[in-house]
Amino acid sequence: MQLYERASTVPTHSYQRQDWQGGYESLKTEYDYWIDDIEGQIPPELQGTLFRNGPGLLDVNGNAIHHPFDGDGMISAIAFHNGRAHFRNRFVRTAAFVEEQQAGKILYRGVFGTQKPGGWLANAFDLRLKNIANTNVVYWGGKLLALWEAADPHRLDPATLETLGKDSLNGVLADGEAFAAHPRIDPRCNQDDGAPCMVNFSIKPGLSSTITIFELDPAGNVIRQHAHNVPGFAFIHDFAITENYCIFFQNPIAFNPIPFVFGLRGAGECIKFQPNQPTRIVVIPRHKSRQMQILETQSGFVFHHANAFEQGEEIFIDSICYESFPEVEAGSDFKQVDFDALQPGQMWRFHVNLQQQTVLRALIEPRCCEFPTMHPEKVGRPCRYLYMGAAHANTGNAPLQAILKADLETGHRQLWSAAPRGFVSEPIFVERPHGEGEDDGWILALVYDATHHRSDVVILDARNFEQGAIARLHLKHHIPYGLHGSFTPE
Ligand code: 3ON
Ligand code: FE
Repeated sequence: MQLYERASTVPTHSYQRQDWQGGYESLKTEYDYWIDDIEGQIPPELQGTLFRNGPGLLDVNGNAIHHPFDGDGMISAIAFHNGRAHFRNRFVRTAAFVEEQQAGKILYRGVFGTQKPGGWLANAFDLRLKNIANTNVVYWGGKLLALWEAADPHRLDPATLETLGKDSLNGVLADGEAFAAHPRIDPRCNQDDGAPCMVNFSIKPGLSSTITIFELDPAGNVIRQHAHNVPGFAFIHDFAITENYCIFFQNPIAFNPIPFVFGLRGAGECIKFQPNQPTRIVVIPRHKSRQMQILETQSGFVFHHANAFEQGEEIFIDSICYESFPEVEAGSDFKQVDFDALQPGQMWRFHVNLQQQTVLRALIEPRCCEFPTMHPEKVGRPCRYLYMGAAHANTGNAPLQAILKADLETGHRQLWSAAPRGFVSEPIFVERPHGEGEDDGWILALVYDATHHRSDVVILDARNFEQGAIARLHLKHHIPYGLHGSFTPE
């Protein structure tokens, strides 16, 4: 009797947690080889390099870190050349990485709860930030930059991935000054006669917080920079741009630094979600002459935005929202997470009217999803197709095992799934040279394959997911689940 009852309430999963956990093992070796184990064919027109960043080490000499966001940044580069592909990975030699590897132990606290050995007494009053350079990697202005939102970028050699040192953006950033990990590239900037420009920001949190906007020309020079104060503490990971605005979601959180100061928790574990407070939408004009506006919408937590665009005095923003901030328990093991106990991230469309000061929102994708992406030419403009990592099942919360293509015009969806033993990372859209249409190109993604404990570089035809992958490039090893990356055509 009891067995029957249990069977009807236990949900069936498209994955096993133990399989998922395998993707959170450290990768300690740095490789350099031509990929020769390939299913299918690499399209010969696909030329350029896919750069990925993410935590490469989940332990320091056997001592586990507390949260993957605390892991040292490791860059992978997959270079496509005449139908062949070359793989290379290198750790970013941040000062703290080099010190800890030499010492063979954890010497710095992490924002997400990693502590030095020795209990709270050994950690109290150590308020230094370890710049781990683990969140994104972009090639802009002739420089390859590894980004981490709470400090300055590290510059790497794009061919060898050797760390060249920290980069001040030609003297603009002071030592240690923040530069976010989510730059957006405006493909045709209306202040620069249609030339592309890279827009990014920094947050200085406090009782009131400062948001600074940076715009860089194609040579890598900061050509516009302006700072704005917003009331309250701000933890803002990503933003969206339109032709004339930068849009930030200030999540409703309270920050109590006492447990951090006394060595009990990481700074990121001192964030408390405020379900009864609204989310604030901060709209900052990219032209200095116009005024910042702050609007309110329902409470929720946003890490990532897909895109935004303007229509007259209205702005539309597509964002992945959580019902609350997934707080990390100080004593818990992230690998033991109960996916079913958490709320999924879902895609919402926000409709902001700047004249009437109103915000409406609508759920546009109920499936659990993260890491939204799109055609680079559509950034800040209306776009028809979004691509994102997604759960295999259409309801509930689960690890990302599939890639979803959403047609926002017709509502049609296509899903490519790596379940039951595959786990996906952020997809990247690469346009086909001289392509026709917004989905004429490829989706590139790293997929962790638990069957072989290795990762594959998967290439999909963005127009047609349902025919299966065009190519699966089997690496000789796994790559720990990463965060963000970019593609640089040759
Ligand atoms: O103390 C303040 C609060 C705070 C949290 C100030 C601060 C600037 C020191 C700070 C630091 C924030 C940092 C360093 C944030 C870093 C975030 C990061 C490395 C990654 C975020 C990833 C987000 C998502 C949604 C990842 C999803 C991953 C999956 C679905 C699984 O693969
Ligand atoms: Fe991110």
